[in-house]
This record gives sequence, C-alpha cells and structure tokens, in this order.
Amino acid sequence: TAALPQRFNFARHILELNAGRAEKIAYIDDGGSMTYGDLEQRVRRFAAGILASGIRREERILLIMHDTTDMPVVFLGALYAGVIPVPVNTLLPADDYAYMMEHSGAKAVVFSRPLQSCVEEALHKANMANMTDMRPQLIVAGGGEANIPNSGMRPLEDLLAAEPLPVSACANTAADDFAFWLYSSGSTGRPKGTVHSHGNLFWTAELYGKPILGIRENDVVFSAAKLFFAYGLGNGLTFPLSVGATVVLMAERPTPPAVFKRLVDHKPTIFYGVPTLYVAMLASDALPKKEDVALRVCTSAGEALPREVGEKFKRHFGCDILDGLGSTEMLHIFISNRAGSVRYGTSGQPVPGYDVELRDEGGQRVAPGEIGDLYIRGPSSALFYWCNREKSRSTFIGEWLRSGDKYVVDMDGYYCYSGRSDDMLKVSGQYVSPIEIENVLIEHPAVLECAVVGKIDAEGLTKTSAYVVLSRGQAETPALAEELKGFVKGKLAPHKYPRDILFVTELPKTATGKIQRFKLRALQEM
Ligand code: 3SK
Repeated sequence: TAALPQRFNFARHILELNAGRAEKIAYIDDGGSMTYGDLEQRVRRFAAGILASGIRREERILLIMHDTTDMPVVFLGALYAGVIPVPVNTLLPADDYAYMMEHSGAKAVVFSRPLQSCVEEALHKANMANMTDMRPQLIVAGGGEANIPNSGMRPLEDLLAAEPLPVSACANTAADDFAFWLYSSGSTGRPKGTVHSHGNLFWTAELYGKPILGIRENDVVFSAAKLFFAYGLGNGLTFPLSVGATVVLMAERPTPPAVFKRLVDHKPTIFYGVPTLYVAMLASDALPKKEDVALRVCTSAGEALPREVGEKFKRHFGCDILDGLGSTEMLHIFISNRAGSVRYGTSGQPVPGYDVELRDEGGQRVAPGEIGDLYIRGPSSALFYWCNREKSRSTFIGEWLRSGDKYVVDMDGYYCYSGRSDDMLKVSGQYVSPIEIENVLIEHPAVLECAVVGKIDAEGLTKTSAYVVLSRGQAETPALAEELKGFVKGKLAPHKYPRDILFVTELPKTATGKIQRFKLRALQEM
C-alpha cells in the first residue's frame, strides 16, 4: 500500500496524478463531457472563486447538487481551497436543509437550479432569509438565467470565471485536516455531521477501490448511488479519479430505464447499485441483453443483497455483484466479497487494512456462528460528529468504531448481516428511523398512536409498515391509509414513507408503556 505524507491535500493529489491525462475524458454527464484537463482548470478556478467570495479556510459550504460535472468541480475545488464541502441528499425536504444550514454554519449553498425553491424555503425556515450576517451566499449551478437582480444569487459560472488558483496557493492541509462532511442518520434526533479528513479519501481508494474492486485506468464507471452518498462519492469520484478512469454521471433518479440507457449507451465496465435497484432491473421487461452491455464487475451496498438476486444477475450478465458493507462513518466499504470468491447472501470478508470484531454486550469477542455487535478499525474512519459529543463518544471508541449492526461470521471468515442494534431500518440502501416516521404520523389528527417496523418482502428486501391506532370515531378505510402515506411523503424524504398502513386497536407495550416492536415484527412474519 502507498504511504501518505503528513501534508496532503486530496484535490491536489488527484490533479497531480492525472496531469498527464489532459485530453482524456474524466466525466460524461447528460449535457456533455469534461476532460481531465478541463477538470483541473475548473477545480482551480472554483477554488479561486470561492476564496474571492470571502469564504475562508475550514468554513463550510453546503452542496445540494445533482450529479453533473459541476459536482466534482465544486467538491474538489473546495478541498483545493481548504474550504469544507458538505454534500447533502438532493431529495430532502426544506426542513432538513434548514437544520443543516444552521448546524453546519454554512457560509454558502451551492445548489442545482431545479432545487431553488426548496433552498429558498429552507432559508426562510432557518430564519436566515433576511439576516444578512448569517445568510449563506447562494450559488446556483446549471446554467439558465444567470444574475437575478437583487436576489443575492450568483451563477456558478461567475466563480468559474476566476483565474485558476496557483498551485502554490492550494491549501497546504495535513492528511488529518478536516476535508468534508457527510450527514448520517440516526434512530433519534437530527442527522449527524460526520467529519472526514483528506487522508480518509485516499485510504478508501488504496484499500478498497484498487485492490478489491480492481478499478483501473481503462474502466468506465457508472454509479446509481449519487455522489452525495458516501457510497456514491467513492464510486464516482475517489476511485475513478485515483486511477484516471472515466465516470458516467446521471442527474435523474436511478430507475431501471434510466440505468439501462446508460449501460447501453456508455458501456460502463463497472456498475455500482443497491439491492432494490437490482431487483427492479431484473424484473424489468427492458433488461438489456448481456451482449448489449460491457460490464466487468458490479457492486452492491446499502443493505444486504439477497442471494437469489446476486445469482440471477450473474446468470444473466455473466458478471458478479460484489456485495459489501460500508458506512458513512468509515467512508466506504470495509467488508466485501471479491472476484473469484463471491458468496452470495453474505457481505464477504474484511477488506485488508481494516480490522473487524464481533463483540457481545460485555465487550467480549463472540465465537463464529454467534451474533455480535460489529466494531471496525481502519484508517478511513471519520474524526467525530460535529457538535455532538455524546454521539461521538458512543460511536468512536478509541481506535474502534461501533457500527450499530449485528453480524455473524462463519468458519471461513464470511460475514452475514443479522439486523441492527438499534431500531434503524435500511430501506433502498438508506437508513430510515421508525421514530422519525412515527413522529410525523402522530401529527395527523386521525392518528392516536402508531409504531413503525420493517418487513422483509418476497424479494428479501426491507419495507416499512406502520401500525396505527386511530383516534376515536375515525373509520379504517383504504382512503385514510393512502392519506396517511401521503401525509408522511409531504413531510419527509420520499424513501421514508411507510409502504403499508395496518390499523390496529392497540399496540403491544411493556408494563412501563414502551412499545414492543419485536412483537409487531413477529406479527409481520406470521
Ligand atoms: O451502506 C453502505 O453499505 C455503504 C457503503 C459504502 C459507503 C457508505 C455506505 C453507507
């Protein structure tokens, strides 16, 4: 493995590494392509532009950006300047952005033009719209009408008109300096600002991208997971740019037809997906033939890939899906299957460079075949959660990180998912807190009490169900069930609404009134 110097700026490292590839295409998006030469110029221009806007080193900028060529330019440009990019999910409601603006103290928000009204609503909710001292600068990406008079909004192209920041002015960061944040969800409370260093990006490429994925210069990669996810960031930025490969980006939602179009038109050799998408792809009449794509290897993460899904995909395309386990806190995958030794239905074996332990409640290691809490140690671990000492202390324990997952390991060292230690659910590869959904449902006047649990569907994937006790006089109707789903959809990110609403007359509870979710889960299996 390569060594990491003490002074290290990941963006500078990437630009230097690809200095001999000026003519090679780095990114292809829906509107065109960008060479490595263009990437270098635009990264350095953005770095100069953001510093000229008065944003200083270590100040945060929120990125609410679709996957277009602007996204890697802004992310790497911020790193180059020593400014901290905080990419966030583009599907969140304004409430979440308002929280993130306040919590991060963002000095600027760079957003894709279609998200403008949501960003403006968030500023109002955060009470920042008219507060000139706190209001972040607004930078809009994606062309269209440029300077909107008196709006306080600037087009990204304005910043990109700056002279490139000289290499000598690139932020002389340490490998351990704060580089960027990603927000990670928890079962209670607000998302946690997970602080990562420049070195962490380097290590995910060295430990997973190159040796496990086997990514190389002549690969063309396409990730259904967007760049704002830790999974997508490694897939579509860290790994390909660490070897000079080409990346296909897609701004729209990753539906099977949208994915098929990219697989056929651009012939990626590496595709990164999540289990729900693989299931939907395999069920589609429009699934391309093996001869129409050029896949060499695929990956899956986010939730466990059901064995049948992996096997069916392999039969159809003749190409393995490497299922793995990663986390926002570890930045990418630390347990993975690998080519030549895939065992479908497992997350694979620890990635060399990471240590994994399964422990019982007393902190002792459990034997193979027994379920334990998963702890990980490795060089890409986040530094801490911003402004959240309690959660930082209970997650980052010395050199180890408590993942919150339960796992079992077999005698051959393959790890198999056995559920969460808390009540969190993973739906479509994203964490969903049942408590967050319950808190919304309970706001509806028809709902007296409720509890949300996960249900494994026929494909082996988790879907959410809400058990609802109605207020007196409310009739249990299919229309009310749909209304409740719509009510949640209107207030939370789209992946969070419960797929089933089940009306009950009471919820099972302990003597002290705690809802017994395990009883509801058992009901689901009957
Ligand atoms: O969910 C996962 O398995 C994952 C994988 C890679 C990076 C980040 C995450 C959360």
